[in-house]
Amino acid sequence: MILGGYMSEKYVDIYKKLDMDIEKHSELMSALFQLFSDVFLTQKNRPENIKYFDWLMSEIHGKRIEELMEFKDKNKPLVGTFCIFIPEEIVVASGGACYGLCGGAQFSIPDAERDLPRNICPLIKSAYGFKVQRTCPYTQISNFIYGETTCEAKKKTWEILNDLHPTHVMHIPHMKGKREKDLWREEIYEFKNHIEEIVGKELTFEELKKGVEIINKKREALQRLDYLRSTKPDIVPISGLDSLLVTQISFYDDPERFSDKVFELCDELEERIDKGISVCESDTPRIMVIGTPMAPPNWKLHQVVETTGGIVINEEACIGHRYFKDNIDLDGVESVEDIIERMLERYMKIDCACFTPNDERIDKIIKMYREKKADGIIYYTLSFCHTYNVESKKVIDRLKEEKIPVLKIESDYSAEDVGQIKTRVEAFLESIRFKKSFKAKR
Ligand code: BJ8
Repeated sequence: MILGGYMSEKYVDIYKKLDMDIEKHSELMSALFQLFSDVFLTQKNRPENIKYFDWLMSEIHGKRIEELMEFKDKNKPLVGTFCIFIPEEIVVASGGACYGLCGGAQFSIPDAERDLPRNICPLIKSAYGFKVQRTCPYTQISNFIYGETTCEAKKKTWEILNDLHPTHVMHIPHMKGKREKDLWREEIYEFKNHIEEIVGKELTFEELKKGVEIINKKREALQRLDYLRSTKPDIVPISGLDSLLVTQISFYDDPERFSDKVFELCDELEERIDKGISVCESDTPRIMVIGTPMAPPNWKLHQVVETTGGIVINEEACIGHRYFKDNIDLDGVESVEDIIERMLERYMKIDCACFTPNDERIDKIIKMYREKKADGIIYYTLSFCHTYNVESKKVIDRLKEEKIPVLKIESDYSAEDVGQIKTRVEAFLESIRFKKSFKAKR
């Protein structure tokens, strides 16, 4: 069991400087490490290079926070976000760090529910609860939090959160026409201005280009991992849980170090494929998970699927393919304005359910399903996420038309529904297995 050194003196000193509730934080971390150990370290036949990501997870509130303190001491921007619409390239260009604050834990929700309604999405309540509890060093260390207007619950929460921590809001339009594009461009410039205020200077063309190159490389690394885990119909060289872990860590780690480590992992996965090393039997049902993001430590669905005889080969989610699918094209850029325009084009390709219409998402899901030779899809939505929940009707109707097996799961962060989800997933995998064996006999 890896425990990390989160209670070592030097880290406790940092937590004190960040005005954290040390006792409560320690309670959170022991629960987190126990869960991590139960879910991840019990898996068999893991790639050797996954150890770096285990280590990073063990140091998520240790070494990584120590590194961010060094940024803080040098007056580099530290920005916490809740959405992949916030252009991290600009923060990286300024020499700062950008990381995700979405909450994936039940631990902080009761504290959040003192201020927020119970019937809103757990991702928001969990993150807000961490601020109330003062148990998340990433929140505490941020110069500011950057929220957005993607859903009703989020945009109203930012008003309340702003009373506890400086919070800006990026206006993300919900359609993709010319008017919306103009507004979105202004929002990106405003974000750049906020970052420049911290560093006290305008970002140069070279700095911005470098920031984009660093994040492009991170996305390329994740694209390669996504390809390798699903390219062979009979060999899966890494579990869905471990792939999810890598993607989750991409929201916290130093982006350059992270990319190098993912490339090393991918080299090993290529070797495993060549040698025929798979984490599951060749006839294991291959499942694509689509829908709302899974912030750590939300590993519930993957764990259920992979301990019930299936394997997750892809996540069509913001902690997954939607995050890394598109790079910023730097070809021929000559000015800061050119880079911002390309950035805008790239960010406008994100097919979040907050857009209407959003048919491109459905076409993409079907294309991915065929390319990855998946056997079925689980449409995963967090409870009370209206956008993904309502959009599931159109998506599932199309999947049925295409004769693609699909199961919808709506869940929160509590452990109460695990048994029920397991029963439904078991039945789903069984029906896939039956169809597969029937096809094989024909
Ligand atoms: S681009 S999916 S990260 S908004 S918070 S919408 S789950 S009710 S997270 Fe998201 Fe950006 Fe879209 Fe991706 Fe629903 Fe919860 Fe709202 Fe959520």
